[in-house]
Amino acid sequence: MEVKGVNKAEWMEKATQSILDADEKVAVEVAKRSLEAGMDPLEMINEGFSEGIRRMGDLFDRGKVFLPTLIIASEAMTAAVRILEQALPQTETGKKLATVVLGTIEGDLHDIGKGIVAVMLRVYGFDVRDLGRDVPIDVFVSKAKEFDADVVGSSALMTTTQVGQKALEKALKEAGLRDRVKTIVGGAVATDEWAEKIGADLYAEDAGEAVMKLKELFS
Ligand code: B1M
Repeated sequence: MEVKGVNKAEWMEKATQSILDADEKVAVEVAKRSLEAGMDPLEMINEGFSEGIRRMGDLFDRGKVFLPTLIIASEAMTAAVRILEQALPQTETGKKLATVVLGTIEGDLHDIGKGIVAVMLRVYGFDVRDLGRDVPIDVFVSKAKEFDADVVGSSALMTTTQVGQKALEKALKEAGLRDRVKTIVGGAVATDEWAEKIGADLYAEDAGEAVMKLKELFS
C-alpha cells in the first residue's frame, strides 16, 4: 500500500525506529507526518510504535540498553501516541456501549499498554474513565461507584503488582459491587489462567482482544 509516496511498511518502520532510537522529536514528527499522509492512526500505534517499544523491551531484557534509555523511549512512545489519538474518531459506533473504569495497579508505573487499551475502547464506543497508573485499590472501587461502572479493568506488568489484581477482586466483592461489574485484567504478566484463578471475568492479551471480548458482552 502506498500512502503519498511512502508505503505503509516504510511508515511503520520509521515509527519503530524512532522508538528504538529513543528520539522523541522524530517520533512526534513521524506521528504528525504519517497523519498528513493519510495513515491510519490505530495502525501506527499498534503496528509501528508498539513494535518499537516491544523491541526496546527485548534489548532491555538482554542488557543491551539500560533503564535511562528505556525511560526516554517510553516518553517518545507516549508523545507519539498522544498525537495519533487526537486523530481518532470519538467512537466508531456513535453510541456508548458501557462505562469502563481502567487503571494500572498500585506500585506499577507501566501505562503505555493501558493507554492503548483506553484509546481502542474509546474508538469502539466505550466510555473510558482512565484513572492512570499507580492506582490504589480503594480508588478503583470508589471510582467504579462514582461512575457507575459496568466494567473495571486493571493492568499489571510486574509480578510484584499482579497481586493487586487479586486484591481488587476482593475489594470489589467487599464493596458489594462485584455482581454489578465485569472485571477484565491485562498486562504482560496476566494470563487466562491468572484471570480464572483470581475470579476475574475476562483476560485480554492485547488491546484488540480487550475490545473484542467487551464488545461481545455489551453490543
Ligand atoms: Co519496566 N518492566 N520496569 N519499564 N518495562 C517490564 C514490565 C519488565 C518485564 C522488563 C524486564 O525486566 N524484562 C520488568 C517486570 C518483570 C516482572 O516483574 N515480571 C520491568 C521492570 C522490572 C521495571 C522496573 C522495576 C525497572 C527498574 O527500575 N529496575 C521499573 C518499575 C517501575 C514501576 O512500575 N514501579 C520499570 C520501569 C519502566 C519504565 C518507566 C522505563 C518503562 C514504562 C514507561 C511507561 O509505561 N510509561 C518500562 C517499560 C517500557 C517496560 C517494557 C520494556 C515494555 C512495556 C510496554 O510498554 N510494552 C517491559 C518489558 C515487556 O513487557 N516485555 C517492562 C508495550 C505495551 C504496548 O505492551 O504494556 O504489555 P503492554 O500492553 C499490552 C498488553 O499487555 C495488553 O494490551 C496492551 C496493548 O496491546 N494490556 C491489557 C495491557 N494492559 C491491559 C489491560 C487490559 C487488557 C489488556 O484490560 C484491563
